[in-house]
Formats: sequence, C-alpha cells, structure tokens
Amino acid sequence: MKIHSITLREIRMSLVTPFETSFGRLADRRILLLELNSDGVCGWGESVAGEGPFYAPETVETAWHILRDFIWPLIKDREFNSAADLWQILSPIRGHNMAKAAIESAAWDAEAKQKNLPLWKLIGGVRHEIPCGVSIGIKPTLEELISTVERELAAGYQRIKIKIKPGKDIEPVEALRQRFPRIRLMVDANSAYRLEDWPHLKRLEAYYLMMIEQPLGWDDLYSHAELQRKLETPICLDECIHTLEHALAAIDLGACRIINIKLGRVGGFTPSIQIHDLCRSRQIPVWCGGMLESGIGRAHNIALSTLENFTLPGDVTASRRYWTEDIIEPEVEVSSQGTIRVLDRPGIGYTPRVDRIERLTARKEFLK
Ligand code: OSB
Ligand code: MG
Repeated sequence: MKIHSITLREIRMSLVTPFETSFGRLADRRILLLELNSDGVCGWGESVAGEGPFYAPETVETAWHILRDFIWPLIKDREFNSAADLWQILSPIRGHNMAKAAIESAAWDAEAKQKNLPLWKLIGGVRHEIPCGVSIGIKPTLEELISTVERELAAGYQRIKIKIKPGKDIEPVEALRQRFPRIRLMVDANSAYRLEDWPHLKRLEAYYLMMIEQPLGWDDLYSHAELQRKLETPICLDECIHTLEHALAAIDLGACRIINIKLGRVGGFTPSIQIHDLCRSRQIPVWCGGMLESGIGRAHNIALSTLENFTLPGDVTASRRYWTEDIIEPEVEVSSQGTIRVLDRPGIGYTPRVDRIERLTARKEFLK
C-alpha cells in the first residue's frame, strides 16, 4: 500500500460543558484531523495533541510541524505491505507519538476499507460491545458533582471516574461514596501529587476505589513504584506509559497494576496492540482512555477497545456528552447498559461528515 496524499486540518469545536483537570480548564478544543488517500481510498485519523503541553509535551502546533516536515517526507511515495509496517517506518523520529498516531490510525482505517473489513476485525478485536465509563471533570460544588454522577449512572455508564487535585479529593470521594455506596468508582489525579503526599492518598483507601490513576509525576515510574508499595488500591498509569518499554518497566517495577492505553500517547495501533499483548501476558488489565476526541478519534478508540484484554470500562462515551453535534454519521451512542455496540461497517465504521468538518476548519494543508 502507498499513501499518495494527506490533508491536515485544524478544526475548532466547543465542548458542551468545560472540562477541568488538575492541569487546567478547557472549553474550546482545537483538533488536528488527518485525512489520507491510499490507493484511492480515504482514511481518517485524529491527533489527540492538546492546545498546550500540559497533559503531554506535544501540542497541535508541534504535531502539525512534525507531520508536515518529518513524517510526510518519510512516508510519501513509500510502498509498504500494511498499516502495521508504519510504526517501524516512523521509528527514526523520536517521540511525537500523537503526531505519529494521527497518520498511523488513518492508514489502518484505509487498509480496513481496502479489505472491506471493519477496523476492529482487522486489528483482531473479539468484542461486539464495549463497556463504557465516564470521566468527570473537577466541579465547583459537591452538589454539581453528585447531580452529574446521577445523570451519568441513569444513562447507564458502568463506572465513574472523577478528576481530583489537592484540596478537591477526599471530600468529593467521600460524598460520592455516601450517596452511591456500590458504584464502580475511581479517581484520576493527572500527576497532581508528590510521593510525600502518600499518607493523604492513603486516606482514599477508605472508599474502596477501583484504582487511582496517575497520582504522581507524568514521567516518574520510580515514585509510582514506591507509592504502589504503600497502597492497597491499584495504581493505574496513564501519562507515564509512552512506549512498550515503559509499560514493561512499569509492570516489572510494580509501579502500577492497571494500564490506561491511549492510541495517541503511545503512537497508534501497533504500539497499542503491543502494550495490550504485553499486559495480557502479565495479567495486567487495560482499558482505553479518552482525550475529549471528536467522533473520528472516538471511532478509533472503539475499535481498539474490542481487543481481548480491554476488560475494564474505558473512557469512551457517547458523542453527545461532549458535542452538540459530532462530525461523524451516525454519532456514537451508548446503550442503557452502558455499552457501545461496535458497527459492522468497513474501516472505522462511522462516516466523517465532510461538509460539517469543512465548516469547522480553521486551517488546512494538502500535502502530496
Ligand atoms: O487523563 O484521561 C485523562 C482528558 C484530557 C486529558 C487527559 C485525560 C482526559 C480525560 C477525558 O479523562 C476522557 C474522555 O475523553 O472522556
Ligand atoms: Mg488520565
């Protein structure tokens, strides 16, 4: 297969409600979309690079630059067997996983369409339905948090994750536990704590959380291993896991007992599948994280979540939780059981609404 051209687009979309984490508050998203033409077939990808370098070092600007000036020259006019080969072809470029994932995932979409297969089948998925949880941002009041959780549970979602930070941690968790004694509950700190805070984090153990996601430094496996030895609650790593090697180190150091896999953070389907397989062989459950994606990134996340070891509910949810109108047809919907039924259509299965995408486009660059 060959990629003849790519189109980079930046679209602007406003979130239905602003999303607050320990590293900031976000109301309007800038999203980098990549459309490619491979032997006459279109493939779509999304880069989850952020507006600023606060979750990870990459940004929309760096992803655009790396895609145009380094990734495209490597891939242009190159013949390869399948999308599975791209990860190796991209290996001279160090890091920049979110830029790589945009083109890698689009190539997988195109290959699946060329083979007239759903993407989830092409990658070896086994699930026809995926379990869904929600990620709830930091709320100004406990009342607002509780009513949000009530609404998400009523919609069917199978587990609740709330964002925490110092000063907004024990109290919200305690309030939720009082109100909902039996729900599957977890927290995500996005690196807001330090190892010295461990006695404080230990207090969270009274509320039998499923896991504590990324409490410490974004690249600090060593301190997470120290912390995990002090806690009974499993630590789940997100930010720390950039590569297969980091996943292996994290598992062998005992830095976590669960891993959140995000396509963008690790560079696409090939590294995601490798990390998934490693975790399966080490009995480490995984789940699929989210990055406030548009429908295109969401569709890729759904495909990834069909792999066997994605046993825990992921942060993959209905389009309407984030967007008044998504850019795909149909929109992603969640059943009253809190699951997404996987579509049996070629590629990502959802059709990009190109007219709507055009209207949301702030800039565009065609490369061939
Ligand atoms: O840490 O999982 C995270 C959103 C932006 C950046 C980091 C994270 C998140 C989320 C949102 O938790 C998950 C979603 O897309 O629903
Ligand atoms: Mg996280």
